Amino acid sequence: MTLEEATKRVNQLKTDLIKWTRQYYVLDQPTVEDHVYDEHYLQLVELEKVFPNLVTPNSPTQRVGGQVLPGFEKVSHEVPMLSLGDVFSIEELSEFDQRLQKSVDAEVSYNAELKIDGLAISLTYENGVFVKGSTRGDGTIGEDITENLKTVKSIPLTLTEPISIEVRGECYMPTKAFVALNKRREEAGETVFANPRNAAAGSLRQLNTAETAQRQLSTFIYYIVDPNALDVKTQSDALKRLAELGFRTNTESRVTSDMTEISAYINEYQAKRHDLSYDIDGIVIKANLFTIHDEVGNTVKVPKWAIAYKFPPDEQETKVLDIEWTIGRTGVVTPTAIMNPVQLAGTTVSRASLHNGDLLKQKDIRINDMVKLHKAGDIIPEISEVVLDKRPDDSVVYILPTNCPVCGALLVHLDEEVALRCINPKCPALIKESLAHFASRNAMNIDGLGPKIVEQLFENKLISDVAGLYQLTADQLLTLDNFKEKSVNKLLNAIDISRQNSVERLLFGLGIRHVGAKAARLVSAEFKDIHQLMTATAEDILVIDSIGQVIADSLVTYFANDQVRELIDELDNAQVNLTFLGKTTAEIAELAEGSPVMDKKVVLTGTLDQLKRSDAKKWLEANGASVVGSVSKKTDLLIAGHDAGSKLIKAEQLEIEIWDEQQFISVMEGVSYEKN
Ligand code: 0OX
Repeated sequence: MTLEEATKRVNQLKTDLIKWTRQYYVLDQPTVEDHVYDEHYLQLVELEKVFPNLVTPNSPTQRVGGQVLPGFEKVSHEVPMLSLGDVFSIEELSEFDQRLQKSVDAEVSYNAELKIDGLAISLTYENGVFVKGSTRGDGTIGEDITENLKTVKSIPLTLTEPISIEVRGECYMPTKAFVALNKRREEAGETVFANPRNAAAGSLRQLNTAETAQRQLSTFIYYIVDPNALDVKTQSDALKRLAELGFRTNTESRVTSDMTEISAYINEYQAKRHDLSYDIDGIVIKANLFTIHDEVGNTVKVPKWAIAYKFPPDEQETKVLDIEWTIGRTGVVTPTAIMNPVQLAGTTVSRASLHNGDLLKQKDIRINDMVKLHKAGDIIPEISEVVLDKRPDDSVVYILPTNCPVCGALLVHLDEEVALRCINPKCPALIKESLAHFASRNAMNIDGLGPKIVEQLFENKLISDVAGLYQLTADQLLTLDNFKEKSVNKLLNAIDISRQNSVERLLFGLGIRHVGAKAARLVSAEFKDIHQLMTATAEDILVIDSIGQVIADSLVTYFANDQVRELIDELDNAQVNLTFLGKTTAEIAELAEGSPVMDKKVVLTGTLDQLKRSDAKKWLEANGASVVGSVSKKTDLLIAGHDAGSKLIKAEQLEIEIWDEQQFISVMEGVSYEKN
C-alpha cells in the first residue's frame, strides 16, 4: 500500500469509527454490530502500525489508554467550578424560587435537570480539539485527568465545529458497569466500591489509563463556561448547542414555568429513578435565562440562580437473621446477610452481600442486629450500618469461618487479598461453579446448560470436569429426573455444537485467573492454537498490546500444571476445537489491501439481474467501498445494470470507471463472496 492509499484508507476508517462511536456512546443509537466496529478498528491499528505518521490525536486508537502517569498535575480553573446549594423539601425549594423572583423582579422560568450522581469535570477544546480535562478539586484548583478522560468514549476528541470552548458536566459510571465491576472485583478477591460515584472517582484517578478505559465511564455535559461567545441565551439552548457540538447531554431535562410544574417533574423522576441506567440523587433547577445568571451572580461556592433538590434517602431498618457463606468459581468465599424482608427502592429485599470478611468485621454486623439497609447505585442492597441502640444485650461478635462451608478445607488469604478463598481444586462447589461458567454465554455458550442442570449432572456423578461434558451419553442423561428424549437430544446437540467454537471461548471458559473474555480473544488471535499458547513464555505473551504481566504470568502458571495439560488432551481427544477461527489483525489488513473497491465511492444504477441490490451494496461496503446515491466528480466507480439512465450518461461524461453486472460479479468472485 502506498502512503497515499494508506492516508485515504486511514481517514475513511477514522471517519467511520468516530461516527459509530458517537452513535453508540453519545446518541445511544448504535448502527453497526460490534464485530463490524472491531474489524474496522483492527484495520486502523494495523495501518497505523505500518504508517505511524498517520496517527492523529483524534484517532479512535488513542482512546485505549496504556500510559502510566507519574501523578496528576494541578490545574487552576480560571472560572471557578461551582457546586450547588441544596434543599431537602418542596417548601425550601419554593423559598428559593420566591427569593430569586424577588431579586430579579420577574417571573422566572427554570430548566429542570436530573442531578447525576457522578463527578464534576471540565473539558477544554482548542479549535475543536480536546486539549484538557480536569476534576473540580476545591473549585479553584483541580487535577489534570486529560489522559484518563480521553478513554471515555462519550467525550468527543474533536467537536463538530472547530471552536475553542470550555464545558462542564458530570462523569459517571452506569449502574450496569458498576455491578459488573464489583462482581469482577469480588471474584478477584479485591475490595468493592460502595457506589457508582466512588467507582467513577476511583476509575478517573487511575495512573494506568488503560485501567480507566476498561471501566465504561460515561458523561453528561450541561454547562458552557462562556455561553455569550456562542450566542446562547438560555440553559435549554445551551444543552441543544452542546449536543450539536458532539457532547452527550441528558435528554430528560425540561423547561418549567412554576413550582407546580417543578413539583410534577420531581415526583415523576422520584418514581422513575430506579428505571434509569445511571444513579441520580435529586434534581437541579436553573433559571433558564442567562441574563438572570449575570444579574444575580454567585456566592463564593454556589450560584444564586440554581439549586439542587435532594431526594430523601431510600433506607430501611431490618433485622439480620443469619449470615450465609457462598463460594464462587474462583474459590472466593463471600458472606451474605439474610434479613427480614423489607420494601426498598421498588423491590422486596431480604439479602445483602457483605462482600468479604474484613467488611463484615469492620461493620461489626452480628446475628439479630438491627441494620440500616439502602441500595448502592440504586440497585445493590447494602447494609450501611448497625443500629447500635437496638443491639440485643446478649449479642456476640460474629466469628468468621476458618474452613470452606462446602468441602471443609482450610480457607486462605492469597497475597494481600481481602477475600477468603477455598483453594481445594476438588471442592465440589468450586467445580460446579467452574462448570457453569464454562457453559455460560460468553464462554462455550452451551444452550440449556445452566447452573441447575450442572448441579444435577455433578451430583449424579455424570461429570466431574469440563472434559466430562463431551463424554455424556443419551442413556446417562435419560436416568436423570426431568430428562426426556427431546431434552436429552437438545442438550447433547448444544454440547456438540460447542465443539466448533473458536478457541477464545474455551480459553475464557477455563476460568484462568485474570483472563477475561477480551484477554482470551487477544491471546487466541495471536497464538492461533492452544498448543502454541501452552509452550509460550510470559515474554512471548507480553508482545500482545494491552496484555500485561499479571495475565501473562497467570497463563504460564496455568498451562505449566500437569492436570491442565491432561485436561487439554482430553478436550482434544473429544474433538473440541482448539484453534482460533476469527480473523487475525493481519488477515483483516490483508483483506483491506486486496480489495479492488477499497475506499472507492461507488454508485449502483440500473436493474441488476443476478444480484439483489441490497446484497451488492452489502458486499461493496464489507470490502471497503462507500456506496453513494449520485454521480459526481468524486465518484470512483459506477456499477450499471441494464436500462441505466442519466447516471450512466453523467459517468461517461465525467470519464468515471464503469462496470456492468457481469464484470462486477467476476470481481466479487475473485475476492470471495458469501451471499446470504
Ligand atoms: C448534576 C449537575 C450538577 C454547575 C455549575 C453551576 C450549576 N450533578 O447533574 N451541576 C449542575 O449545574 C451546576 N447541573 C447538573 N445537572
